[in-house]
Amino acid sequence: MKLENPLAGAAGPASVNAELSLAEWWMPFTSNRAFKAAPRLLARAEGMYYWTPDGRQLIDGCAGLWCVNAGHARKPIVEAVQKQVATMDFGPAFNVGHPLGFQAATAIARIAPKGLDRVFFTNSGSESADTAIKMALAYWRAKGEPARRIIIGRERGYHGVNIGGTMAGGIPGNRKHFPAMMAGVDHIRATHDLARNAFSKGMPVHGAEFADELERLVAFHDASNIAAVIVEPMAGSAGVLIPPRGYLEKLRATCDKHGILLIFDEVITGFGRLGTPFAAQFFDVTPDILTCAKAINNATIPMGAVLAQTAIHDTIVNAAPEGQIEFLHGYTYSAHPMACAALLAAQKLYKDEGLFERAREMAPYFEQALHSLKGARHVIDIRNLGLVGGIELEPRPGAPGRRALETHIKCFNAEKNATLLRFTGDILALSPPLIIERSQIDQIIETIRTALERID
Ligand code: PXG
Repeated sequence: MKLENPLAGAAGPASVNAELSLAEWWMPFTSNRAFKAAPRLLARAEGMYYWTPDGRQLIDGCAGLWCVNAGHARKPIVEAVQKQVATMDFGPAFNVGHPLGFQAATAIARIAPKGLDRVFFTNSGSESADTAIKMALAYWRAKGEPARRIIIGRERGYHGVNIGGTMAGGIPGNRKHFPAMMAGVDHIRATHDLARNAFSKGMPVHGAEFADELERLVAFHDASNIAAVIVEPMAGSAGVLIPPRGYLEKLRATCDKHGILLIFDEVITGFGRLGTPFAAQFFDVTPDILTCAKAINNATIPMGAVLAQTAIHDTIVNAAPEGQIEFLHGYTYSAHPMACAALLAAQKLYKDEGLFERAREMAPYFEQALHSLKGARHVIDIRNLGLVGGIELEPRPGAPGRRALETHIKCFNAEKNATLLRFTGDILALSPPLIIERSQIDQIIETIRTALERID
């Protein structure tokens, strides 16, 4: 396809001006045929906005993919990365280190829930999930209970796309091609309960008892065979599923009772999404291992991390003979210097601008605006927590998922206040940058309302 370049002469490298062939890039989690028949392209981003190659402005309603929490192209982060690439582009982390890696780990440990002060760097949320699972298994082996190998996930859970995360995840479509890898896992049921909890504001009242399922699985498998439970404290990508009141406390208590490790996947909830550094602090439930990624460095350079309780780190490290590698795991790009430089700048920016507190203060306004869509066409539920919103649409008979897709496209192409949204199935998801203003919240809601009126 031929793309004009209306940004020619504009600042930044965002121009798209060549003949662009869409065939070769096999796009991730995308309907490649549908997309390539009607592409939606982004070329530039700043603050709360994206621009398409033909210069149309879109409000970013989902912080990229739940990750650009401070807004786009923020100057301190841009400058830190520019400086780092010219100073030391890459530095290995296997038996050689660099100060940035240590500074980055310290910066994360400083804001982490209590005790989670050992930080292992990865490059994505998927790698963080698999690292956490390997860490849990290594822990039990080091502790002399190697039979503890079963991982318990949750239906509708999402822990990325690597083998461990796919296996522990609970989205059927993501798992169905890989049955041979699925040994050694089991799942508790999802917390979603539309019949009792529709249009709840914040945490729903009903459903703490869904955590009792863990007792059933413990009785079934025996605790001596179970290594860990992994859940998202608030499930994002499967459609914004908010934990019922008391649910996470129950999971924690059952894990404690049976000596099972609790892993929180905070890839979406980490770094202010709920108004606290991590969801663990929002819910006041502390896991043994915590995974994160995305907003760790405002998504500027791919990066993730796994935070472990000191005792887990010490058990693994002290079990190895002196001088030997204790945890045979790591990535070429673990603690990549540019990712670390972006991390330090992003974390400083979050702090200097009080962005986590800002999210907390903006949450009630966001809640009220979101729930004003109750009664809008097709809407059967609205859910929210912090700066996360989910709008569930009644599926069109015989065409599940179409309404949300069409709403997404209508919002993208809207003449006024065009907005980038996420959707999964028939659920629209909102997770704006934490710098969002009230007026921009209003604009997004009106764009969605208009789009819903215009689709069948
Ligand atoms: N865990 C959770 C809880 C996630 O949400 C991952 C792991 C995997 O992270 P990586 O960095 O490997 O993609 C995620 C990713 C969406 C959406 O809009 C959500 C994710 C990714 C892409 C889109 O729902 N979450």
